[in-house]
Amino acid sequence: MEQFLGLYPDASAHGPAIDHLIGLVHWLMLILFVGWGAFFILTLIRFRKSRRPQASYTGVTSHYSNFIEAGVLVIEIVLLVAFSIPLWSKRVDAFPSENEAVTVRVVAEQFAWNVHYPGPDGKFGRTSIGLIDTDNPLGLDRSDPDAKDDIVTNNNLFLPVNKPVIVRLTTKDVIHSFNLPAYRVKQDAIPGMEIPLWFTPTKTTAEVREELRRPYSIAEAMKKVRMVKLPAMGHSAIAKGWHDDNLMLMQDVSDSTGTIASKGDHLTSENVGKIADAGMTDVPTRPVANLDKFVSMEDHKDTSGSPMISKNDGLTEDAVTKLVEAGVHEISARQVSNMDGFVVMENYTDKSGAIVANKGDALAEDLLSKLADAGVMEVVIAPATPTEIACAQLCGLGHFRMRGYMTVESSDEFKAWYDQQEASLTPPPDSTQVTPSDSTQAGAPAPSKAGNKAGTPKRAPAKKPGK
Ligand SMILES: [Cu+2]
Repeated sequence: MEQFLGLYPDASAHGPAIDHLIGLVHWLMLILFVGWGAFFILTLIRFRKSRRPQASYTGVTSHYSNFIEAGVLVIEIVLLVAFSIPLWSKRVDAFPSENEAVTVRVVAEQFAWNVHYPGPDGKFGRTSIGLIDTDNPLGLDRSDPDAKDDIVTNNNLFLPVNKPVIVRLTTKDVIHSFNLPAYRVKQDAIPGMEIPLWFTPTKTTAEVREELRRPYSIAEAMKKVRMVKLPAMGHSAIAKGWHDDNLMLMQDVSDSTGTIASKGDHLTSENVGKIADAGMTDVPTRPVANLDKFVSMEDHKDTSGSPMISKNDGLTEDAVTKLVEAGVHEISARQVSNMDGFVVMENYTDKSGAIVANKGDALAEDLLSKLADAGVMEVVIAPATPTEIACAQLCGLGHFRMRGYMTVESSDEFKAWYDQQEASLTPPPDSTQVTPSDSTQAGAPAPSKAGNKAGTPKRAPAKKPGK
């Protein structure tokens, strides 16, 4: 049943138990669906109008339906008592000890995940609402001794494999939901509450990616190549009150005060009004192309030899304007593949043996064309970020931007990452001598640059003091 449901690869220790329960619930639902459906059709046939025009006022007298309903109830109780509750109690009660686990704080906000590691001392530093700013999204008080070695990352949760993880989850603003699909974790984040959860990753991100390998047909993508008609240059008579938002100005318009409308501006009623006020009655225009779903399959150079559009460039309005002005009427283009969230999973060479793509390369539009040119017609691909942090709560208009990345690595890789983050925090050894620039170090203002966006240290690693 689990295979049939097409569940996402499972990469945590408790995942199989959850998948098993999902499978059982689906079996029960399948049986109920078939049972109720059959009963419904049976009643339609048996009590059809032509067979029994008179309504029965006694109804059913046998107790079969009672037995069936009791049976369903018993199955549901078994599912709850024998499977769900034990599983749930293990998730919320049987926490590993902090010594054997990696503990992180995750603080959600609109629209990001902030991750807080305690550093080698194992203690989370003090945080304060008053210290929150763009460089310090957690409001971490670096003057607190416990906070000095704390690591903060944005939208990046790094974890070692095969070690229990305790996440202390909270949120700064609205309710979010911390969801790790590959690790079968989902927990609401509630403002004002710190909710702990735990799980043990049993597969690294790279291993999950390997499981998601699938073929992708370059030939199929290249079939979408076709000649695309470009809009034609024209003229529009300007009259107040008239407008056409689908037309685009093809030259700058200025009056004595300067430019009032620029090339590329649409002929909105506001712009038309301004142009009319400037005394213009006729302007060169073209229809808006709306070709941003296409990439060019050919190079075009202007008369001076500089490129107007190159192969694999998008057909932006700017590029279209240049082509239209140069008198190009149509161009060979293909629809964008939207495959840049995927990476190739093998090395690919052309016929001469030269490497076209390396394992791990993003399947961007230009790589797609390069592979096609090299005669590679099918590639093995996988998602670039198979272990994401999703927000399973519609938490605002920017909800779709709330994408975090989880990277599960071997314990050596994780330790190397942790040490590197730590090194970027520690001031150079000699800097403990009091120099003017260090005098603030023990004082109140926290070094605001300590927050690491996207897991990369903002501050350069400790340098030896030169002069
Ligand atoms: Cu959210």
